[in-house]
Amino acid sequence: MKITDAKVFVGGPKKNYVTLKIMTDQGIYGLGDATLNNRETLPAHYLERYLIPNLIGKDPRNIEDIWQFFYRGAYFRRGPIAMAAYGAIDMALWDIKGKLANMPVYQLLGGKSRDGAMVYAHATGADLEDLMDSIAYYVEQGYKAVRVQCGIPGMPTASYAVPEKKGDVKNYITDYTGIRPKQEVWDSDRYIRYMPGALAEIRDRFGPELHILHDVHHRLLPREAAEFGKAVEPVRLYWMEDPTPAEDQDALRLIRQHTTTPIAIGEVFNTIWDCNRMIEQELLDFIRIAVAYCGGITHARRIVDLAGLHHVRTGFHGAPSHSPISMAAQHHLNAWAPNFGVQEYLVLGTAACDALFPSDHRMEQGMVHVSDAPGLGVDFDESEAARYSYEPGSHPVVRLEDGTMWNY
Ligand code: CS2
Ligand code: MG
Repeated sequence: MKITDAKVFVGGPKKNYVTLKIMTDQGIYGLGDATLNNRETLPAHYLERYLIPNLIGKDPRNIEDIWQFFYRGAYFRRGPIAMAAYGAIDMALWDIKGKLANMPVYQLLGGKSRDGAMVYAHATGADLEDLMDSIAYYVEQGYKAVRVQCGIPGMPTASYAVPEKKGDVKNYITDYTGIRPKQEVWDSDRYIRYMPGALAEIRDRFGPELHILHDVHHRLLPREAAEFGKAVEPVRLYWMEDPTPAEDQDALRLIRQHTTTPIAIGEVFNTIWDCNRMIEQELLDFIRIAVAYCGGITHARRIVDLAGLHHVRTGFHGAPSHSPISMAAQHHLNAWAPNFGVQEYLVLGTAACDALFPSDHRMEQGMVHVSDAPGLGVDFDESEAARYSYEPGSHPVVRLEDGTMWNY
């Protein structure tokens, strides 16, 4: 069996999805997602100029060898651009493998460990009252887990994933059109003084059952994160996400020593080498990698297995920047993984997105039920794709009030 061709498509409704389609001499094709949020043209270029020419003629069934060829063959390894490009190839090859075997990918991974995989929605509000309404909306939809982000009184601008005005809570997208980013102003002290009380009020309002997640989004120093984690212990969060910038694997040790609040981290990681120490030293509770950012199913599975040896559960990233293709790949991993935790679920769920990516994965009452179609269980409509093209976009940058650059 041979790969005969491959094409890259950039564009989609509201997001610059980077879709890879790999064709074979047996008429079977596979789909992959290389959407690196706000830098989409880079993995697309890497695929077109360097990877696809080397794919032609290879046997698509040799998933591992192709992964190793690109990873070891690059010499300059790792990094989000390369790993997103390899990830798309890997997803597409697993899609082809499943179609050949006439099995959904989760069967090739080892079968189901559960019927439904719990997902979490994003509730947000310009202020606490707004946020409460947003949480109530998702609870009424049947979600058992909700991430909560709130405007902070006195903060000079809206913060991460918080709408600028009340009521605009259902469809916020943190990216803005145009390549020049908007600027947010951040003050950790205001946040640390306010947010624990807001989270306590949310717990009081919605009771002990609701899984409440909160994304600190890299904004605190390790000591501040330890203080914050301690302050929110009575709330019993499902997780406190990205408490500090994720590169410093050892920073979590300080936080761990001071608080039992669960830690989730990993959406910016792109290989096992970004997180192996923190997993082996059990400094986190949930690993937040994204299949699209970390080299596809083949590499994500290695990280999931290492995490499973150390009581670390999965919490795959699932922001709107991931197309239904990599979300489908994650649904298969979520069905299989013995150490599954929760899946972030922010697919656009619009008619336009569904038309571009037909799929029969189902989300009901806060649980995703994986497709039983052969392969990834998602398709790609090229005629729909022709309606879209790349539109430069960027999420904001963040400065402190004195102008110091900070972490978005
Ligand atoms: C966020 C991401 O979903 C999350 O947990 O951290 O949406 C993040 O803000 C974006 O992916 C950045 O591009
Ligand atoms: Mg996050």
